[in-house]
Amino acid sequence: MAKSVTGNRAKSTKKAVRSKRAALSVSKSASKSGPKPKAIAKSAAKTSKPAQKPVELHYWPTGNGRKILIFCLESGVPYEIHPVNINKGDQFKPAFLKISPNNRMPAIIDPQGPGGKPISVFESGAILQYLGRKFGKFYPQEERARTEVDEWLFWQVGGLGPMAGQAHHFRGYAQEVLKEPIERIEYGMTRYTNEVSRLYGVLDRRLKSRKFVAADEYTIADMAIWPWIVPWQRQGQNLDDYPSLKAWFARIEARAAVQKSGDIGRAIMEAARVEEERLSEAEKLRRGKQLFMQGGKRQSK
Ligand SMILES: N[C@@H](CCC(=O)N[C@@H](CS)C(=O)NCC(=O)O)C(=O)O
Repeated sequence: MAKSVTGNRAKSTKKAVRSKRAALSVSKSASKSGPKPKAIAKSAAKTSKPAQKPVELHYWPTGNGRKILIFCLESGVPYEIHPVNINKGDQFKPAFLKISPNNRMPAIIDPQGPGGKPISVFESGAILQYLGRKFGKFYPQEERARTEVDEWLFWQVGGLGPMAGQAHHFRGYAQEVLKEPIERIEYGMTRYTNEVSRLYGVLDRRLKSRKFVAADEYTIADMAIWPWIVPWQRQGQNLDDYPSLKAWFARIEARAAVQKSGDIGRAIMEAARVEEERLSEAEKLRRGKQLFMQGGKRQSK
C-alpha cells in the first residue's frame, strides 16, 4: 500500500507536553500540605490511559473519504493517512479487502480498539459512529439527540450519497469516460437529478430554523452530509434554490478543519494527477472504466 501521511501529531505532542507540565506543577504544590508527590504520581499512573496511537485512515479525496478526515481534524484524534488510489485500483488489493470487503474506501484501523486490540471498520457511517463513540465527540450521548443524529447520518449514507453518486455517473462519467450516447442515459440523468433535487429540498426544510442538521449542535451528521453538497453543480443543482441549505453549507465550509481537509485532499489529488499524466491513453481509459465498475467489470469470486 502507498506511503502513509501522519496528521494531528504535532498537536498531540504539544498537548502531552502541556499535561506533563500541569502534572509537575500539581505534584510541586501538593508536596507542601497534601499527600506525598510519589503517591500522586502512583495514582495518576493507575488512572491515566495509554496515549492514543494514530488511527489508520484508508482514504482517497472523495466525499466519503473526506467525512472521516474532517472528523479527525475537528476532534484532534491522531491519524495517519494510507492513500487508497481508487483510480489506480488500490481498492481491489487483497490487503485492503481484508479491512474493507466491499472494495470501497474509506476504512480505518484503530490500533487500540476494544480491549486494547486493533479493530478495522469499513462503511463511512459506521466509522463515524465508532469514532464518535470512542472519543466522545460530535455524537451526543443523550438518546434522543443521538437518535436524531443517526436518522440524518443514515439519510446521507442510504439516500443522498447513492442518489448523488448516480447523478454524477449519468451526468458525468457515462458521457465523459464511457462515451454513452445521450439516448441511453437520458432517463437515468433525469431520474437521479430529480431525486437529488427532492433530497436537497428535504434538507433545506430541515435547516430552515436550525444551525446544524441534528441535535442542535455540530455532529457527525453534518460531517457526513456536507461533502456530498460540495459537487452540487455536478449533480445538476443550484444552491440559490435552497437558501437555508446554502447558509448551512457556507457555515460548515468556513470551519478551519473543513478547509484543511480540502487542502489535504487537493495535495493528494495533485500528486496523483502528475503520476497519471505519464500514463498511456489506453491505461487512463482502463482505469476510468474500472472505477465504480463503470465498465461492467466483475470482481472475481
Ligand atoms: N457506503 C460506502 C460507500 C463508499 C464508496 O462508494 N466509496 C467510493 C469512493 S466515494 C469507492 O471507494 N469507490 C471505489 C470503486 O467503486 O471501485 C460508505 O459510505 O463508506
